[in-house]
This record gives sequence, C-alpha cells and structure tokens, in this order.
Amino acid sequence: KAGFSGAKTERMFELMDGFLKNDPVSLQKDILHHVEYTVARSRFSFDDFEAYQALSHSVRDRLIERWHDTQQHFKKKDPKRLYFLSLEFLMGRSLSNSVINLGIKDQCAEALSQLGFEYEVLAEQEGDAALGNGGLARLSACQMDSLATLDFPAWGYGLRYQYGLFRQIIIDGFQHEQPDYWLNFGNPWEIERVHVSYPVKFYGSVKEEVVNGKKCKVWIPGETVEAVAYDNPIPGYGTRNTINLRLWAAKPSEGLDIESYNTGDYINAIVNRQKAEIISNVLYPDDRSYQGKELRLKQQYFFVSASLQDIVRRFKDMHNNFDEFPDKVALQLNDTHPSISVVELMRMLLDEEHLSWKRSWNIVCKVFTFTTHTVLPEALEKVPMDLFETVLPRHLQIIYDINFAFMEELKNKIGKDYVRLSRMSIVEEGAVKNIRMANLSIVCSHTVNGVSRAHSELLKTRVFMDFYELWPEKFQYKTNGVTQRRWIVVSNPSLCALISKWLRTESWIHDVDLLTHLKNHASNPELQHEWKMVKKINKMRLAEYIETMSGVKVSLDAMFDVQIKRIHEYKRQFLNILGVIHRYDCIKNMEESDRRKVVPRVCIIGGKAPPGYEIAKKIIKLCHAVAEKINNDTDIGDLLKLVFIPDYNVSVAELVIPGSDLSQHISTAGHEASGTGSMKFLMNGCLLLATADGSTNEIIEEIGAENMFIFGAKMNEVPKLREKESTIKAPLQFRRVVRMVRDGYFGFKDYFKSLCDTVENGKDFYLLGSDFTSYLEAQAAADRAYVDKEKWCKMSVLSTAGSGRFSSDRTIEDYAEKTWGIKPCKLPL
Ligand code: CJB
Repeated sequence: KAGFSGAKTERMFELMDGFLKNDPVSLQKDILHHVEYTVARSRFSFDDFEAYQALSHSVRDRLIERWHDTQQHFKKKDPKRLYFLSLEFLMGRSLSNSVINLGIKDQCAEALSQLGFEYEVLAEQEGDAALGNGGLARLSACQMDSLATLDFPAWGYGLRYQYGLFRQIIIDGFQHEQPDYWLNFGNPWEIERVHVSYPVKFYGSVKEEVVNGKKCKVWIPGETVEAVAYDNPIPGYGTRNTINLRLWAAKPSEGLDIESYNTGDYINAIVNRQKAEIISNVLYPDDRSYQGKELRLKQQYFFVSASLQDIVRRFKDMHNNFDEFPDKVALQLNDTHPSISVVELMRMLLDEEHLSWKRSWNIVCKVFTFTTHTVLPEALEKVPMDLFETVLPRHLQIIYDINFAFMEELKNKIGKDYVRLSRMSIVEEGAVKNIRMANLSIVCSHTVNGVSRAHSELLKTRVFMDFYELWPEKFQYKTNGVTQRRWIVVSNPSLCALISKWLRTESWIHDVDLLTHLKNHASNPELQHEWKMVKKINKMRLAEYIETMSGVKVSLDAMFDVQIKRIHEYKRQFLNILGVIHRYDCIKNMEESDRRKVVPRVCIIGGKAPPGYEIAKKIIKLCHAVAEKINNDTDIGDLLKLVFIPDYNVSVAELVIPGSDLSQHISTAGHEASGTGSMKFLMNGCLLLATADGSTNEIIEEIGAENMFIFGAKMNEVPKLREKESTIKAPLQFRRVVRMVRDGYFGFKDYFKSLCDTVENGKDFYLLGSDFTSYLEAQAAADRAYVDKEKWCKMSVLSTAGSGRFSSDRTIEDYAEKTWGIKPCKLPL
C-alpha cells in the first residue's frame, strides 16, 4: 500500500492478509464480533435490532475495503472526476441495497439463519435516510447507484441534515408533521471524518488590500462555522468500485470569540457557538417555494463552500496549474439549489488563488453543468438582494460583475431590447430586488439539461426561451431513469428471479435493455402463470400492510390502483378522489345484475403535503373522509375500497409498487417535468393510467399506447383550454361529484369549500373538469382490460419488457458522454 515500505509494510500484510471473506461462516464471525465489540451486547443474548446493527457493521467493513481501494485507484489514475452537488438525497435503506450490490445477500441470509435470525426481519429494522423531498432527491440516489455501477470516477456532495423529511402522521384524517430525528439510533452507514473539516464564512464586510502589488478584495467574515465530513460509501453492482457520498454537518468553529469570553459571559459565549449547528439541522419540507429564507441560503452556501474547498484541495494535491482544472473536474448543479457554487468558485480563484478575472471566468465556464427539474415558475429560486448582501457580501459583488459582463455581451448581440435584457438579467429589478438563481446557473454553465424530451421543449419554448435563442448549443436533455437494482432486485425478489429464469441470465441487472427479450414470452401461458403468481405474492404483502396501517381488509381479487407521490394540485390527487366518488355513486345507483359486472377496486393514495400547503392538506383530509364513507358502506363491500397509506417514503414505495396492478400519473399536461415513479411501476409490470405529460410521452413510444391508458388534454392544448375554461361548463358528472363534496356528503362541508372552489366557477386552473370525461373513459378501459386476465398479463409483461430505456444507467451514460466528459475508471479485480 502507498505510503509504507519495508518491514512495517510486511508486518501489516501479515496481520491483515487480503480481503474480508464472504462465506457464511466468516460473516457469522464478523457479526458476532460486532455484537460483542461494536454494539457492546453479549453474543449470547442480542435482539433483532442489535443483530441488524452488527450485520450492518459487517457489511460496512466490506464497503470500506472497496471504498479505500477505489479512492486509491482514482488517485493513481487521476481521471477527470464528476462532482454531483445536490441539496437532497433520498437514499432510503442501505442494508438491503448494499448486500445486493456486493452480491452477498444469500450468504448473509444463511449466516443469520444459523444464528437464529431472519435476514428479512433484520432488514426491516432499518429506518429510511430521508434527506430529501421527492422525485428530485430520489433521482440523485438512483444516479449515485448508476455512477458507482458504471465505474465512473464520481463523488456526491450534500448536507447531513439531523432532521430528515418530516414523518407524516394522520389524526382524524388530518396530516400532522413530526420531526424525523433519524440519527437517534446511530447510523452505521456513515463514517465521520473528524479530520476532514473546513471553515465556512458568513456575513461581515469586504475590504480592498494590496497583495504582491495587486489590488485584492478581502472578505472579513462576521461568522465562521466548521463543516465536518461524513462519508457514505455507495457500492456499485457487479464491480468492486465503491464511490463516496460526502455529506457535511455544521459544527461550531474552533476560532475563539475572544470578545465574549473576555466579558465573562462564558455560558452565553458557548451557547452562541452552538447555534452554528442549526445550519445542517433541518431539511426544508417544501420542494417548490422557498420565499428567500436566510437559513436556506446559508445551507446552500455552507455545503457548496465546504465541497469546493474539498474539491480544490484534492485538485491541488496533484496539480499546480488551474488551467488544468476543467480537464480534471466536472461540477454538476442538481437544480438551482447549489448554484451559488459558480460564484464561490469565482471568488476562490480571484481572491484566494489570485487569478485574473478573465482566467477565472474561463475556468468557471468550462466546469459547471446545470440540470433543471421543473417548469413551475414558483420553483425557480430567487434570493432577495439585501439578504444576499448581508449573508454573502463578497458574492453579491461578484454577481454584479458577472451580470454586468453578461449584459454588455448581450447588448452587443441583441441591441437595446431592454425588456428582453431585463428578463434575462441575473438581477431582477423591482420593489424588492432579487437574484435569479436559474439565470445565474444558465449564464455560468456550459450545458443546461432538462429531464425529459417534453420538458426540454418547454424550456426552449417557454421557461428559458430567451436563453435558448441566445445559446441553442447549451441546451440538451437527458430523460430521467431509475435504478433497476433498487426497484426490481431489492424490492421485488420474486420478479427478479422470474426474469433471470426466463432470460437465462442475470446480466439484465446491469444491462437492462436485455429486458426487451421478455417480449418473446409475453403470451407464453407458463410465463403468464408464474407472472401472476409473483403479482399475487406481492399483493398479499401489500394487503397485509394496508390492514396493519389502516385496518381495512382488502380483497386480492380486486384491482390495486395506486397513486403515490407528493401531494400537489398539479399532480391532481383531487381528480383521482373525484373519480372514486363517481365510481361509488355509480355502484350505489346500479341494478344488482350490473353490480355483478363491476371490477372490484382497491384505490390506494399516499403522499406527503408540504406543511404550509393548505389545499394539499385538504386533499388528504378529503381522501380520508371519502374512504370513511365508502369503506363502511356494507352495500359496497369489496367492490370498492379507498385507502390512504400514511408516511409514504422510499421503503414504503418498495413495498407498494410491486403489489400494484395499475398506477396513476395524471398531472395536467405541461406540468410534470419528467416523473420517475411511473418508471418504477413500469419495471414492476404495473400498467399506467396517465396523461401525456413529462416522460410519459417517451414511455408511450416504448410500450405502445395500446398497452397503457392514456387520457386528457395534450401539452399544446392546455393553454387554449385555460383561456376558454371560464366560459365552458364542466361535464355534468364532474359537477355532480364536486357538488357531493361541497354539500357535505362526506362531512366537513365548510372545510372542503375552498378545495371545491379551486375547480369551479372558472377557476379550474389544472383542468380537472375538462379532463374528467376522458379520465373516466380511461378508467373504464382499464376495467375492461382487467377482466381479460391473459390480455392484462401480457400488457404487464410488455410494460416490464419496455422499461429498459428508463434505467438511470442509460441516463448516466448519456450525461457522462455528452455533458460531463468523464470516462469509467474501473478498479481491477
Ligand atoms: N422535482 O422533486 C422535485 N422537486 C423540485 O423542487 C423540482 C422538481 C421533480 O424532479 C423529478 C426528477 O427530475 C421529476 O421527475 C419531477 O417531474 C419533478 O417534479
């Protein structure tokens, strides 16, 4: 190993020869060792949770070995590295994913069973790491898995929040939020690096000084906080490569506040220092509106500053000429959240490395790439200028300079079109001046990516039209994908075994296009029989879970129809509930002979509403109120059930998705940038009922509209429909179901009034009324298809067979080649 030589090295090799072994007996020894010495319980008496802890530490040891070797290898080869900067990562559980990627699940299960424990039970002991809100954050996690599996020299950087996304509890049908103090029972998956820490500065003022005969800006901070690294190894599948997710925690800085200590106010001086930790305390639970909060800006700058100091230090270990920086470093901005990093890198090059403006700008423009995940204007972050000036005074000066140069360049190109100039400016003028973080990111990045083809069209023609006209070559798109390791292999082991059996190989786990060969067997009765069995097993698991969580018993013969995602008006869970009310109303008014033809349904809804989002919370309450009525109506029985799954998170998704027959992705066209939940359902052979929004357009190309249930206005029709909306009467069926809610048929009449107002009286912005008829038609088509079991099963097989394009492996390969310019750097076996 590097750094040692001679007798000392030999002795080390003698003491630790080779890698940890993965046979069940070696694993057992390691588990008992950790029970005794890490968990500090007697190996003769320990419970499931302690066994989980010991198993996790045994697995972690194996990850650390690979991690060391991978980092050593990257250092030796010195390839261009990708640094993925994201304020959110939804990692979920680590044990189940790690044992799959390391290829030691069966050995662990055997080792445990001889010790009297069950692997599945222990895996359930782990809580979720929920350091993110929704799609964007889970995408980061899937992409980390693909980066590791494809051997790319990459690191993730983020924040180690002490409180992850709130836990949702439901009391009387209302959402309540509880803190998720996820570190309470320790976290075996992270390694604290006390020696890897950097000071991060805030507030203060900027002075001008002369250094080596040159005028320089010097930032005198008003507060300094220490960022301490926590490393989370991310193992690849079928490779020894294990990359790093480095999360930063805020700690009080070592620097003494002499003033306070001298006044004798010792206690207060310490309490004030301790306040530094607040920065990494809590994740913001609303993923689309930030309202210029100081703490949010501090979080963003904190993780960006620490990450860039770390990245520059690593670069300087090997290089002394900053012009080589873009050949060695790619910096990916995951949405605008880390976009202050373009300014921070400028500041470091100018003020600390003393490079000229021109040289620094040249470097910055070659390293950053930006991916935007939204089309909603309110999700485009803005920071009030006076806040910026207070928290990051030097950065504001640099932003002015960047903007000045940009505006001059733009004037040369487009002339004095002041309306357009002001639209494109990084600084938004007005009563309150703001910094537009998206504009900043676009100006400073060499590539701007959308997350689906449809999203990219919207970016070019609407959201960032001005920029597209200026720099068409900057704009690309990479349709999102999800990792089949987590979403089939880990979460649906029975389907995984079935696929490997019929394809006669496990290679699809890293070459997912092979799934397409399932098409050849889609009508094979033997495969169909096995396929249905797998679905049944998964439905049984889900039914048990539903009963435990909500007390509702559901029939396995019913179609399980699922909508799980964040609650938002544009995602239209309200449309789904109104559809359920319509179904209920129809059944109630049916003749007995017609009732016998009804396809039984279990409608399942789950998701969290941002704590301050009133209407979203009312949608959750409505779901419960309707469920209460329907589920207790003995006249309805098993024909219809409605259940709300509380506290939706990654591990709940792992249970729900494999057990679903139908899933709904029903956003108003033009609002969902991509959508990734649909891809997970698709991989699990679940049929989609969807609008032609986001990535669904591309799913239709792969699966064929005949194998899905597509409905609703198209993207280009939505603006026109909106214009006409106030003059057109919604269909009778729609008015009837809204009236039922409004009139208090499900109780809480006053409470639901404002919710009903969002879809009536010409205010139906998300077009629930105008899409209602085609929504019901799509639902009826799903019912008809479900009756024909062979046909349904074939559609289900074809869904999985066509899901290959939606693997994050494809997305990441595309990014690596067309955006980041990085190549694999595989650790030799
Ligand atoms: N998205 O989850 C978030 N949070 C945001 O703040 C903005 C967007 C979602 O990102 C996903 C990953 O790209 C998309 O699939 C999804 O459409 C988008 O809403």
